Amino acid sequence: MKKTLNDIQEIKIPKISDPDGRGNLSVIEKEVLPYKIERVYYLYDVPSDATRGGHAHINLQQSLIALSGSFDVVLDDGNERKIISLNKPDKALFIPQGIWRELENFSSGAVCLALVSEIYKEEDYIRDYKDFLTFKSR
Ligand code: T46
Repeated sequence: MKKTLNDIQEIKIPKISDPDGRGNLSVIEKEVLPYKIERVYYLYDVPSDATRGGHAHINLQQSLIALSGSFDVVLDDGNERKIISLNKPDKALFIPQGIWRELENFSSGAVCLALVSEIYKEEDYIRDYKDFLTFKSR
């Protein structure tokens, strides 16, 4: 079944606020995310005029978290587009396979954490938008 924008989820990560004013602690365990994490990477020092992403994945699922600062995620399922802004360390954006994504408008100091379902494989990437549309129409 081809994934659409309806399969994207904004997931609240459990937050433990310290009763003695020592700040917050968020934890991801068990079934917080709908897949097993196989890889973690993070984006940082991204210039405000730079775009990351600009591709889709064939099998890979991942969740993005703005650990610090903010950025926008443009999501496209081949039919429609939407933009979700991330700016909270206790919110994860789950992106299933088969969704085109572009990350832009990084604030100063923004850190994007990615929790990923697969090890890195270049063959899993669709980096050309026309190829993506062909993939979605099959
Ligand atoms: C995604 C967005 C949000 C590796 O060697 N290992 C890795 O785990 C990754 C993620 C990348 N790389 C290499 C591949 C390229 O030579 O690092 C270089 C930059 O990768 P890329 O151009 O794919 O980076 P982004 O920020 O455009 O895309 C990344 C992820 O690749 C992608 O899955 O959804 O962040």
